Amino acid sequence: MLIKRPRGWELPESAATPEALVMGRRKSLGLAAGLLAAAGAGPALAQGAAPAADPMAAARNPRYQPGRDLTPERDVTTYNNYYEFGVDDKRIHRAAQRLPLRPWRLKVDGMVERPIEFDIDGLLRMLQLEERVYRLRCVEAWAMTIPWTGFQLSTLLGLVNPLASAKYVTFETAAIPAVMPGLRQSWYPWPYLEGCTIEEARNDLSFLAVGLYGKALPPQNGAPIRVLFPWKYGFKSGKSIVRITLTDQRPVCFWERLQNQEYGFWANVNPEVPHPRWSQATERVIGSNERVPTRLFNGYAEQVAGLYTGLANERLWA
Ligand SMILES: Nc1nc2c(c(=O)[nH]1)N[C@H]1C(S)=C(S)[C@@H](COP(=O)(O)O)O[C@H]1N2
Ligand SMILES: [Mo]
Repeated sequence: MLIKRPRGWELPESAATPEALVMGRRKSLGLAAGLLAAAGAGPALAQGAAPAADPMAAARNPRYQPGRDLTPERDVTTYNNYYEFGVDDKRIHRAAQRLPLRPWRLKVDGMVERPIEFDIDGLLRMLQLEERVYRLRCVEAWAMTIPWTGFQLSTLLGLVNPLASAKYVTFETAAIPAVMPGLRQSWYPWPYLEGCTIEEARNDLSFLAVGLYGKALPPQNGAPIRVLFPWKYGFKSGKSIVRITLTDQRPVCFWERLQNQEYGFWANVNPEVPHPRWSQATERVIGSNERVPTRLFNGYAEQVAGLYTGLANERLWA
């Protein structure tokens, strides 16, 4: 059963059109058909959806200026962190080539009006993609600057209509023992699960990436779809997502479960709050290897600082 609540599709077309996507009637007809196709309802229904020639050839959004040079593509795709495929940064890209990328289903469920299980290609045909250059800051004090192709997380939320009771969003990533040697390390709390508040998820910066450098995302960077919270340490940005769940319970995430003292739920970048074992004051820029100062919220304070007012008792920086 691919569509959990098929009755949703019997709604009049106007009611079924996701509010997040404001568009004319013709386009909304296409979108409704696209939603059905994306949910796996069959090729006959896909005709209204306009297949883009190359969805990854998306225009760069000029609103997001990283303020530093792009990291060379080669470094982005060969220096990785992806524990399911091992712990050696430089070898992960080879191991990850075994990840089967199709078919790929993305389930969005929990406290939503309309749970949907998307087929990734159907989803991509339906959405307008854009390119954004974001800074990425790993908690281990290295940094990159990457042109990602994708769409805002808020657009996806608009397709499922979260209930008012939903307070958190969790991201569960793929766990495929046959191709992921890391899963044999049973002390890790697989599957890799990360999460955020619904306000964070709705922030314009929260992004679902399906490409980088104008090409489909390589497996080692989280193909076919990964989330990005550029103002948080990189471990919050889960790769190869299979399920997004809206909930009223704050999740205990992968790294928090493993080592609560060092890695928390919020994990916002802050140069003044050291990790228990190292300073976060500077970061190593992958590619040039130069050390530069770390910036508060990784340079995105203007867009996100407002999310954290009234949370003084929370460990916002770990
Ligand atoms: N599923 C999964 N997602 C993950 C990780 C992981 O080990 N498994 N590592 C995280 C960490 S610690 C970082 S820094 C970023 C690295 O992303 P990149 O390899 O694309 O630079 O992915 C994050 N997402
Ligand atoms: Mo990281």
